[in-house]
Amino acid sequence: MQLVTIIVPIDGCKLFIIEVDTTTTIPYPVDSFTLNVAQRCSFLCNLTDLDPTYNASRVKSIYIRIQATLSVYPQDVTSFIPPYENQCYPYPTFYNPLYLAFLSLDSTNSTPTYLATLATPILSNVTPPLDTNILDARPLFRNANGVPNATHYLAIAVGFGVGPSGFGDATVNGVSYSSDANYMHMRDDPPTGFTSDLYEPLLYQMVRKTNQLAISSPLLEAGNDLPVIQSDANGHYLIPYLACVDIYITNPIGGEHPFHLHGHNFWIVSTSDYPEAEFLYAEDFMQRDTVSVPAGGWAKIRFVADNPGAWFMHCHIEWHMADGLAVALIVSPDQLLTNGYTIPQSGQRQCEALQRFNTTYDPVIPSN
Ligand SMILES: [Cu+2]
Repeated sequence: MQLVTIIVPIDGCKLFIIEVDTTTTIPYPVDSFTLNVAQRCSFLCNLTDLDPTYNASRVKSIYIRIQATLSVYPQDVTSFIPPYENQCYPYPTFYNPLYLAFLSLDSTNSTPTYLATLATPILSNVTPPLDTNILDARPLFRNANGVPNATHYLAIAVGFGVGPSGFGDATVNGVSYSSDANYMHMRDDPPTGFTSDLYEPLLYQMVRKTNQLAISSPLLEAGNDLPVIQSDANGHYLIPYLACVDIYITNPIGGEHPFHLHGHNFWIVSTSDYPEAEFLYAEDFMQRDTVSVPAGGWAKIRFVADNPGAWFMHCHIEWHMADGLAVALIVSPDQLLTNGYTIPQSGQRQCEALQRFNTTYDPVIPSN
């Protein structure tokens, strides 16, 4: 399970990245790579090119290191020893920020003979930014027509803090996304507009009240050349069919957030760690499905809204999402109908069953 950003090197090995988030890349060498929650990566390593130090000492296996970023831990974990066990390298203990595996160089499958604490090549020869999102990754297969120009714009401002109740409180453009099943039946169904409080997925609401969603079409706004995607102030953003949308995610407070979009892959245009990527790699941006938005920085992504439906876009750190760090992109209700989508009976029955269950076994008892 991956909880935080991790950095992965293998002692003495160059790693040739060949894939990120299912996009095949031109192989490129790194000493280590960074992954945020939900991101994936494949690599090759050629053991005949192992660093001579390891060959000279005739080691039979080497460490694969999975180093969590320390800044996300609430305490000094490097000297933290859980009360019920002793810290014991190289085997991982609870809350250990460095996890180790080993790669056997022969058939003996023996553990490394050198101490894990001695060889720590992590970060020694890697130049920031470490973000493999865009640093050197180039797509192996290029889009024949390049990357289309944006036709629309959407700004996503992340807010993060502690709410009045003492729990985490996350917002996007000032809205904390919510769909609280406990309280659904205590609210009336508004005649127009989306609600997250109904026993009905957003997708079904798109079909049932196609022309009553109470979200404006994109508008030209001061300071923007492109029409700006609008929302209903409840975290639902209406996107026209085949719009090519630049989403600019700003993250002024707190740590990194790995933003994941459902239903579409996006191009990573640039981030605050690497703003020149927009110009260096125009026509040739990498496609991923999760972008790591730097702490105190921003990321700019682009996607073509060619998949009608209601698509979640959210931070993939689960408790951040639970705190409301999410939006729903409502891609073309009209095209959804044109494509012939209808609400399946089985889905309808499932919603009704959930409603019956919750109203029968109501976990919410109003206080007097
Ligand atoms: Cu987050």
